[in-house]
Amino acid sequence: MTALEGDPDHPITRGVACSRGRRIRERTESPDRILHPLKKVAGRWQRISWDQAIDEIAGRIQHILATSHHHAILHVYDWGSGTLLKNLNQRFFYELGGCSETVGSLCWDAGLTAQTYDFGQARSHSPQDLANARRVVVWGRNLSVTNMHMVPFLKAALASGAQLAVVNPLPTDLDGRAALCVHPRPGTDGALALGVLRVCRDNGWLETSFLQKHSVGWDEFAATLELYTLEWVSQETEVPAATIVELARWYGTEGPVATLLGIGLQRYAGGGNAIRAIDALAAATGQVGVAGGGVNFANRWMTEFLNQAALEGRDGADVREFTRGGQAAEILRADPPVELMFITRTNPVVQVPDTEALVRAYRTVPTIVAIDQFMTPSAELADYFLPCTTVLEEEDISLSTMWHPYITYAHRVIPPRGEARPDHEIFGALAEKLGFGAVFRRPLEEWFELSLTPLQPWGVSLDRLKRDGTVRLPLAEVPWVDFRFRTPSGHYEFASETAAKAGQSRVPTYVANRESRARSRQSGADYPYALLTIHPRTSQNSQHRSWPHTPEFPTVYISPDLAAEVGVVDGGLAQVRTDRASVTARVAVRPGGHPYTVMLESGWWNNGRGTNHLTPQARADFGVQTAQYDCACAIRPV
Ligand SMILES: Nc1nc2c(c(=O)[nH]1)N[C@H]1C(S)=C(S)[C@@H](COP(=O)(O)OP(=O)(O)OC[C@H]3O[C@@H](n4cnc5c(=O)[nH]c(N)nc54)[C@H](O)[C@@H]3O)O[C@H]1N2
Ligand SMILES: Nc1nc2c(c(=O)[nH]1)N[C@H]1C(S)=C(S)[C@@H](COP(=O)(O)OP(=O)(O)OC[C@H]3O[C@@H](n4cnc5c(=O)[nH]c(N)nc54)[C@H](O)[C@@H]3O)O[C@H]1N2
Ligand SMILES: [Mo]
Repeated sequence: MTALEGDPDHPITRGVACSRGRRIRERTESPDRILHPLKKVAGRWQRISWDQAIDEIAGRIQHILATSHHHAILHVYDWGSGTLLKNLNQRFFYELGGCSETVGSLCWDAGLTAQTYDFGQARSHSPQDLANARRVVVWGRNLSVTNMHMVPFLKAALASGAQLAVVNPLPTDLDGRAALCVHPRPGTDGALALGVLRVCRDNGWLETSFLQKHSVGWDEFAATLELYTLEWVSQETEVPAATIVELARWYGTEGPVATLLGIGLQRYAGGGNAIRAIDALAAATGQVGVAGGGVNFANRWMTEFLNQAALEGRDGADVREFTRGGQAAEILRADPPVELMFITRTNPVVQVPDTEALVRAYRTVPTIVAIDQFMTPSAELADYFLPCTTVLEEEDISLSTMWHPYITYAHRVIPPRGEARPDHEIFGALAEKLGFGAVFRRPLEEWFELSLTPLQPWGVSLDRLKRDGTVRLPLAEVPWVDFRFRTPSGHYEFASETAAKAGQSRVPTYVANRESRARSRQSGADYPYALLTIHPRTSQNSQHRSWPHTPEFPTVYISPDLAAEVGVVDGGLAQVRTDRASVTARVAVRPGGHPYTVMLESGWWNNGRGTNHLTPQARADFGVQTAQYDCACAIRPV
């Protein structure tokens, strides 16, 4: 390959490749990539042929189907590659009659569920619409790190006079540009938003026409705001009362206000309710359904324009569900027990909370097959390693429902290295042995066309997508302009019957952290600080820590106040300890932010240790979502 650059004609990236994009090449060409099938024999990896690998694994499947049940086969997967054809991975297991598989999310399900209660669906404004905002609130989103292609849209809005507020316990790159910085104690955003909304209500800063015409449940919800006095909210969030009032002024007095919500703030015991509280704040102050406004968390609207279910083919399959966060315990108590496990597009040993418990469970599985490009810590536990291609070596269509509304045709730019194969070819070869090879022999064009069928009325064909490279899905720039919401009532729901039926509070409420508590610092508890294990700056989750090379120590970021309190210095070593494990890390002292919040990036692995050794296996309130940021820690010098 000669060069990898951003596409100057792409409406979002506009010629700039992010560091993760640029490193796809590095990953593809890496000398550490595994390029041949491997089998573990007497504890050591040996190279084997594809024929042998496929024969033996298909043989295991046949044996299990004959002597046990398809539920004894577990597919552990996630969206480490989010292209369309990857849905065929699931299809293979459904074609067996069924399987066990992981569901739920380590990522964003509490927030998606929250917005489903409120709006009926999580929808985002087009990035271009940010130009219409007078005020932008970046609330728990690490924009310059995890969403750098949004930054030019923000800068343009600021250049034409918009103002920026940042709500984040940690200092962020954007703080210097912000007119207002709010540093709440982690996990208290629900209380903050409800307190801010109460101030808005008490000052008459509400959009009454929206409340009357387009919403239900306001009075029921508003009555609960009595609980959230300025004094109590300030104490709970550790945000000064004047700052809370200032944030209320932002939402209540001059719009439109665009809220860019991150995903981090819903990985708490009360994470789903926190998103509902912020939705309610924006809705009640008139920021919903207007250009330059919105509560932008995700863009699930896109899923309606792509028929991914046709590729997955789940209809009729008998699936036993394990949760991504709780799989360790679920594997240990499974009946029938798991006899064969496949790991595809995920690195659970590094990314799933409570690593120790997960590894213990995986060690009880008789046969594990890992499909990956690298020998990750998860693949290390396997019995077979099957090497797959990277996105540069396969044809596919890429999409993400996280924010912008574009899909891209990803041409194959180089032939596969070594003996690597696309996932669908690996499953195709297994299917041939098992007697349903025809399913996977379909030309790729047919799968693409099938999934693009919902776009036919808009004249978007496979040919056009291939020719243009990128196509904008036919979503409006501004969601909910007609105020026809997707909820059962058709209105915005401050009180939700759907939430109540799921056993939740009907109205947004504040649910305190399970583990990381404010009072623990005063009470001299064992774990007095909050530990945030956020997404890494230079890697996509664990993907660009090219195994097996990692720095000697991870970096732990703390405030000057905390450094003084525990007696550690910048550049020194510290031990970060939680109820589950401890990790030695290099200290970086940074001013700004909530002083008693400790930050250690996720995604790294070092001498058999990673961030998620420290984090708890816990559920957020809504959906099936992990609460790994709700984590208390202690820190001391080494
Ligand atoms: N460089 C890079 N980019 C990525 C990824 C990556 O790994 N690396 N991963 C991708 C994926 S899978 C995802 S899901 C997205 C995630 O994108 P983000 O949502 O931006 O990522 P997070 O790192 O989870 O957290 C975002 C911010 O939330 C803040 N935060 C944590 N707890 C709280 C809280 O209680 N309240 C408030 N107000 N803020 C809080 C953190 O300090 C952090 O700055 O990024 C995507 N982009
Ligand atoms: N403590 C803590 N834990 C977290 C998070 C956090 O912020 N803090 N973030 C959470 C979030 S938001 C997410 S989304 C998850 C991510 O969790 P994972 O999806 O497990 O994370 P990745 O590191 O992206 O792992 C993807 C794996 O898929 C492989 N892969 C890439 N392309 C392909 C392909 O085409 N085929 C196959 N078979 N394999 C492929 C990669 O080499 C890599 O090993 O982690 C969650 N865990
Ligand atoms: Mo994610």
